Amino acid sequence: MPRTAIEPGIVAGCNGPLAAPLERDYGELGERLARRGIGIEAITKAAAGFEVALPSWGVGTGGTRFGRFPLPGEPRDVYEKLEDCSVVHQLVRTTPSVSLHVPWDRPDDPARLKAAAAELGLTFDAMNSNTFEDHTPGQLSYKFGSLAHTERAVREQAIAQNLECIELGLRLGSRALTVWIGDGGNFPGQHHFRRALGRYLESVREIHAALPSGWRLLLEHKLYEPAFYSTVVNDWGTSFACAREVGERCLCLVDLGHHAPNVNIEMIVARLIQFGKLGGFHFNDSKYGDDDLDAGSIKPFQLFLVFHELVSAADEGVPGFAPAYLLDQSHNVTDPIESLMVSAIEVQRAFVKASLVDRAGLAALQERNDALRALQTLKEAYETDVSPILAEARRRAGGAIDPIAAFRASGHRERAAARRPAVRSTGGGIVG
Ligand code: LRH
Ligand code: MN
Repeated sequence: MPRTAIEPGIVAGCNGPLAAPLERDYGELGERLARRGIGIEAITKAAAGFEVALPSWGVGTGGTRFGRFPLPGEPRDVYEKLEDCSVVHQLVRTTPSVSLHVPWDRPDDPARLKAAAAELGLTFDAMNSNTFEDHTPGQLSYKFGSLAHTERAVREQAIAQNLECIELGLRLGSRALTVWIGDGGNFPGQHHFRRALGRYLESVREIHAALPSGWRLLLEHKLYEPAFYSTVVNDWGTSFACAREVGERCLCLVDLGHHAPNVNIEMIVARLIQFGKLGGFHFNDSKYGDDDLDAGSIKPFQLFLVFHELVSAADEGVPGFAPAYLLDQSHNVTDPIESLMVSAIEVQRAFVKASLVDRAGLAALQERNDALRALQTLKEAYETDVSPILAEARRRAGGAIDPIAAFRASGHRERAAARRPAVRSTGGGIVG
């Protein structure tokens, strides 16, 4: 049994008074779904099998360029980050793997780190390289880019860093590398768009050529920031074209916050599925820019529509369809553990609601161009409160019926504050 950061008795104690009401709610929902020809047990089984990975950088307090307000008991190193990730998984039971960011999480002893994760019941998901900031004394600067930099030496340094990520990931049991670069220009004329992308492609080909067997390379596009006029990998079209150019195991990763307002992201997802290049997701939410807010907190219907595309593809048995799911958020005003728990549940909720869609009925309505009934078919699933299914899946897996209540009852944050003297904040932005 993995070591648990929270006393299992505390979880059982919190679940006690909630079990009977849950059983009643679950029963009633089961009857309602049965009237729609849906067996609740099959849905609950699917919910229990749903997984989304945690970002190691998400368990520390995030910030903006205008400041960061650290929380007592923040993790100070990768081991404490794993401990906090294990708390999330202990209570919500859907987040068994962690995605590391290098060099923020570069361990002195990879074998020790792998063992520490295993002891907590965690594995490692996609590795993330970081060539968007200068982090090593004496390194060539990434001020004007990395994989697309005009100077070969800087590109080689960035390529080497990605290969180091793969090396470390191999020792930790990861099977994917996500590459997001901030390369771009702030002014017209600063970049030759075609040459810049050409340099990026040349660099990514070298990384792709070094991929171990069974590994995937995930390209993450982003509209803007830190560059504010042109970004080398700015949208799904550019990412898709590059993934197609580079090779078989080069796929596209969709970060929900990396698009212009009102872009139809679920349609981008459908396109990438159709062309066999959907590699994965960074789930979060946003109102304006890349706000990295909690998934499902601003546009839950969009998240549902994205999962409608994903569940449909899985249901239709689209060849090679195996996207990676990861949260990528910055928690500036909430307890990161609480936000990650709620966000993991909101992503699972979107998946479960999408699993309720009467897809055969919808297909018939689409063939008959019955637009209104087609929308109503989606809305019927979306407006089904599946909370009893999510809570029951957690309860059966030894998790908490109410994870926030159990977390607060555990005193984990207070105990961490006592054990982890505060680290002096190093200014704004995402903490490593
Ligand atoms: C860039 C991004 C990328 C990460 C970083 C922490 O905005 O989404 O995925 O490397 O955030
Ligand atoms: Mn991201």
